[in-house]
Amino acid sequence: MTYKEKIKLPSKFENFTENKKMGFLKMKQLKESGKKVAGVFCTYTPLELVYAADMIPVSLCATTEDSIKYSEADLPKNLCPLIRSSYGFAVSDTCPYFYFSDIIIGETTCDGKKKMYELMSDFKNVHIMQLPQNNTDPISLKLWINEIYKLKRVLEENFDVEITDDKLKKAIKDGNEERKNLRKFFELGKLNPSPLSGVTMSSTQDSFGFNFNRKEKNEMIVKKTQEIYKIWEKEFKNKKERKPRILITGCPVGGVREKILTTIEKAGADIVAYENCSGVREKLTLIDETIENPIEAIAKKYLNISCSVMSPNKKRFEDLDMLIDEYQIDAVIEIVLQACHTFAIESTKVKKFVTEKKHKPYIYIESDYSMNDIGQISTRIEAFLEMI
Ligand code: BJ8
Repeated sequence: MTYKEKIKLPSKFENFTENKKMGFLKMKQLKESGKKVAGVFCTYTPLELVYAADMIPVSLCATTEDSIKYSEADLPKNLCPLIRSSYGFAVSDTCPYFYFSDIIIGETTCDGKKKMYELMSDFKNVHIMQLPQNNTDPISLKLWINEIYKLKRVLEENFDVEITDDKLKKAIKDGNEERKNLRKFFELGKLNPSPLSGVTMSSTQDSFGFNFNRKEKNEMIVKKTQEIYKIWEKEFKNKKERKPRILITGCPVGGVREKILTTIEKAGADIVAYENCSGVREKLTLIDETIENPIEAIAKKYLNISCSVMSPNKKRFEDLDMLIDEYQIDAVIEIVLQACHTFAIESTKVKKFVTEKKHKPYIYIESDYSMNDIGQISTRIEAFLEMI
């Protein structure tokens, strides 16, 4: 079985750029019908508040090198490409999703992002949530609950809506449903041999995000998961050939998909799991629907996300432990975007955990959105895979 023989999804799903374009048109229609849009950049954004305000959330995290040139007048060169690219689109007004956003919701995650929001607030309506950086201290939860109440007030005042407990509870239910469905989609990677290319898995998940009809999106995720499972049972289940099964951890990988992820699979390995924000990180824990106060339930869930901006970040290691076992991982590849200090520093612990506790091979790759280092990266990946 080769890389090319993996299940191909309809081009509508595979061509991310095409899907993005289709999304622009859908969003334009929604705006014309009076809908309000909240632009978001991070997994910590409590989307339930946005839905309960009858608004549409859209991810503005940029993944291309083209827009970086527009950021250069305001941002330093040695900054993470995700921030530079996202800010470049925003400041040059070349992203329709940013243009359509009535408000930007940001959080004080890494230094680069939080300072970028400050600059952005000079030309856009930006609300910044103060995210505590320790998620085990009880005082952090109190602070975060307060931040979520603040966001509720901001949305109510800006858009003349009332965010009731009932609306929040409905948004929690819908959000949990979506998380469960996406988790099942990612769990296709547990099948051995894996039926789906990791590159396709990652781009498909991004594409789901450009369908703004939640019901339709959920149906699409379920249908696609079932279709792929059936194909696996029929065509893949009894195949003997096995490739090294790779887990990707670290920063979001949308901007290095072609350069790094495709290279890994072309070199003969299967990416079967993503621990990062491009994968299951946020989907692993649901919002507790039994907690009476929906704001408290939302706060607890989001504060528990295992991003490296948290110190300490115990949950990331618990998740890695579980994912390495459940997805029968042979090796871990950590991808860190250039100048992302929190993930770069935490990688020391990740390497130790993977090699000493889980006894699996590990490689660290630092890169940006350019293609300049593709030769060097291919050589390192090929050498790494030969060792397995
Ligand atoms: S929850 S991973 S989406 S912050 S890569 S901008 S951390 S310097 S993207 Fe992230 Fe939220 Fe965390 Fe997820 Fe900064 Fe690092 Fe750049 Fe990053």
